[in-house]
Amino acid sequence: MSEVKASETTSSSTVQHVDIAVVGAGFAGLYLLHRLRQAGFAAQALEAADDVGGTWYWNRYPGARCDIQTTDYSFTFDPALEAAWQWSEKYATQPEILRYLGFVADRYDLRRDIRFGTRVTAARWNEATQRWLLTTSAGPSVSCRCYVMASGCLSEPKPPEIDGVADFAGDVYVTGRWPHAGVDFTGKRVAVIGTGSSGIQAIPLIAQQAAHLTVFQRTPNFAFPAHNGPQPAERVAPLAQDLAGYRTQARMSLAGVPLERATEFSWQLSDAERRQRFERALAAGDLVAMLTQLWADQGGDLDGNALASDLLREYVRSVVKDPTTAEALTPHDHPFGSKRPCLETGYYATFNRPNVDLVNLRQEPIEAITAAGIRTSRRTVDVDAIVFATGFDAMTGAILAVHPITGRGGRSIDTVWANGPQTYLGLTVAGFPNLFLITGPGSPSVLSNMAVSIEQHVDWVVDRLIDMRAAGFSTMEATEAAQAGWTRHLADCTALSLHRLANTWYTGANVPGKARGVMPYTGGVGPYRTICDDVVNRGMLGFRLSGPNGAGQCNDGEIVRLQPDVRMVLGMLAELNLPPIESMGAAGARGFLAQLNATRPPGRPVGEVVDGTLDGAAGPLAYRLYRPATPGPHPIVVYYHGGGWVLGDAQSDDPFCRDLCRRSNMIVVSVDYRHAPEHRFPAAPEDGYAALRWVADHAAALGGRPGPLLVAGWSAGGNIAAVTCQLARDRGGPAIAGQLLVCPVTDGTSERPSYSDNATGYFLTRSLMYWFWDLYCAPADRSDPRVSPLLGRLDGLPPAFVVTAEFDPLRDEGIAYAEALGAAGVPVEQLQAHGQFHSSFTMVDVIATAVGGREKMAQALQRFAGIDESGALPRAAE
Ligand code: N01
Repeated sequence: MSEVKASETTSSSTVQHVDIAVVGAGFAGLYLLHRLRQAGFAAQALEAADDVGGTWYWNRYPGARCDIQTTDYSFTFDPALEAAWQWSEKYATQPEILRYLGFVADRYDLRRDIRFGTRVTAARWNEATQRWLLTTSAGPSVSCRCYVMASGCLSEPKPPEIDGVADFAGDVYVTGRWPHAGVDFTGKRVAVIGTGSSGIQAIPLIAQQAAHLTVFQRTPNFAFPAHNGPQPAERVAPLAQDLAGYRTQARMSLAGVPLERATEFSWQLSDAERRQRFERALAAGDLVAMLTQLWADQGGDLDGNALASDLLREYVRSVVKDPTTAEALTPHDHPFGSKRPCLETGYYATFNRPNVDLVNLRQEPIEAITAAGIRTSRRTVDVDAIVFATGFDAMTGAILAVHPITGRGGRSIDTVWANGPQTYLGLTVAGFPNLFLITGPGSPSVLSNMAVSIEQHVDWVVDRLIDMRAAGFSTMEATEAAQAGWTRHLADCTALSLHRLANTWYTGANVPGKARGVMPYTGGVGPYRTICDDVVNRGMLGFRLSGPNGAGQCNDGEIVRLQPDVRMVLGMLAELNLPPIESMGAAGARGFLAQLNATRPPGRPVGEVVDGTLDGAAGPLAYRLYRPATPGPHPIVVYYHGGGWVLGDAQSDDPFCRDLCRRSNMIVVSVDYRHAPEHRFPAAPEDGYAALRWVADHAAALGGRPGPLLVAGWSAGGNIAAVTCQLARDRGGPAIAGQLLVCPVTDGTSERPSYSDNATGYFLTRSLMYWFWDLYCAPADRSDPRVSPLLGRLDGLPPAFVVTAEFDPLRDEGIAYAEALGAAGVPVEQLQAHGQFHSSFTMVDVIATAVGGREKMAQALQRFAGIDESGALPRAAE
């Protein structure tokens, strides 16, 4: 796949033949051309503008700057280039960035492969020639094997969507299409519509020039000072000391900027400590710092986020003097970070100027633009000029709106994407062979430092083209299964972030009629990079490769089936390369577990935690009671910890018990039981039952609500909980209102497929389970229902909520138990958690994707206890 560039004249038109056509000559297009040329491909870029620059060519409005520090917002592929260019400011201006891109184009002599002033008007895949044909607005059409869209995420301005623009007698400007000669607003009455990043950058400078400025704001945005100036020493010094290390760290980071994330949770910090961190981030004037360095739960948890949002609101009030204006400028409708926050330079202070007014469109929407100005539902504002800072049809706009793209079978991409973009890795689309998207929907793109993401995308695509050429393949196409898997992975990642909770251009909500859904990949730059590399290392998983003479290869499948945080945790565990737990002996394993638990986040506060002693079957046992902060009496849950009957105690399951207590608003009594091998079967279930009796007898003294208890347990504790319910039924009580079984052991006599499906790699291994079994009881005992509750009589048991995890050897016996309970007439609900592993639910504040499952568990406990959705107890029980 290497041809020289050639043009030929056909009967109807001239066609230029190249290996690769690239759309766009911004950051992405330029680096693509450089890499493609280095690799020996004949490449042609097509660019609508008259010069290089992409977004920095078009966005020339006053105040336009980058919002990622320029040390990071630069090409990194060539250290000589890095040495040859010095940025003058922390956040470079648009003219400086444009000069930089021009410098890069000159340095690598890229302009000779760019056709400027040329739009692609249609792109069609030709099945017979296995090539794309691009028709263009000027010059010859282009026939290419591969078509790479480097057209940017924010390059298609959104139409004004307001009636009457054509009637306006004054001047109309759009920030994303600003006149090259600049605009002089001196003496003019100006309106700016829109307060996103563009508006917030432009407004202070327009206000300084205009006679009067009226800002029309629909939604206030979070903003804080950029503190622009010279590049900060703390950023430049590490870069100078270790350029390669700095860049590597950026590539493996979450946002493409090498900053450490906060690891402490908000509830671990005092008010003063939180304020101190906030002040530090405010002084840093750095988006990524403010988004990641306050506390660990600021980005994914509404409570943690609210603490940050409140401090930012306080900042607005501290600057804006008029309280009504300050309130109108203060965001309340979205969590901080869910919409792109802005860096401001004098933005809020601008509203203290006598020549600036704010119109709150939430209170008085715009009705129309007239010849004289803007009419809202309450007034008419006459102006000489209107500036639309109303944003872009983001991420898909430049792909869908610009020209029809027709793939295999004549299917057009806008039909395929009618319900939202579908991609594999954000790089490719099933049904569109050899079409590549740089920073497309489904990639980290706009949620990252674009420079880092662009380089990673370009490298990945060009390396694949080189690989294909070497292997004799000429086409590459994502499979439907891989794409569907990626879509699911995106949804899993999105569930972890708060981006889904805001109406933004990230979700398509800013364009009327556009399909809704978070478009960028929220899982982070580093994880994304390792996934792209995994695709290659696993034989181009999810791609169909084909070549001349019927050559082909397809290794179909989904690249990520685990939940994103589970993938991360298992990856970290794998890197530790720990010896198998079963090789440590019982005492060693207990010590190891205690060490592991010491590194995890502590559980969240509850009303009260009390340690005590209860009567077990053969002597005293420890218990730990968790009491909600709300007034009692509360229903009581008797909880049995996990650990294969060999390991574990109240401490090991402490965060999970706290979480259950908080979410269910119930007392949780985590009871110990004797462990194997010192005490083999039946010590554990007999202790479990004795503990239940003891708690029932002491319920009132413990502050519990009179009435039946609930039982819960995880893993081996789930086994004891299930057995305890059977024993309570057969031994005359105590009464149990419901059982929560989380990844329970239910049958020691037979192995189901999940044992081999998940034999290794998911922490609880088959071999570890064998070890537990051998320590716990003899094979002959395993058909006893006190060991294998699945083999017991199941009728007459309390209602159950059974949770199983997809990547757990115990998955199938949990499901079998739930089904058997149902068959025996026991009311049963199941949660079969996809992408989770055995420990997901108990790793509170580590596996955030398990929050939804834990919420469902708490709701099930409340239903068992007869508590309605409002949290009220039934009247009789009160
Ligand atoms: O666009 P936006 P932007 N009537 O969509 C309002 C990047 N960027 O060009 O929020 C009235 O954010 C709209 O209101 P609402 C950066 O990633 C970076 O400012 O939809 N108002 C909003 O206030 C950024 O996020 C830099 O209710 C209307 C505004 O217009 C992205 O580009 C600089 C309206 C649009 O804000 C987009 O920023 C600039 C209507 N019909 C941009 N329609 C840097 O610093 C929309 N609005 C690097």
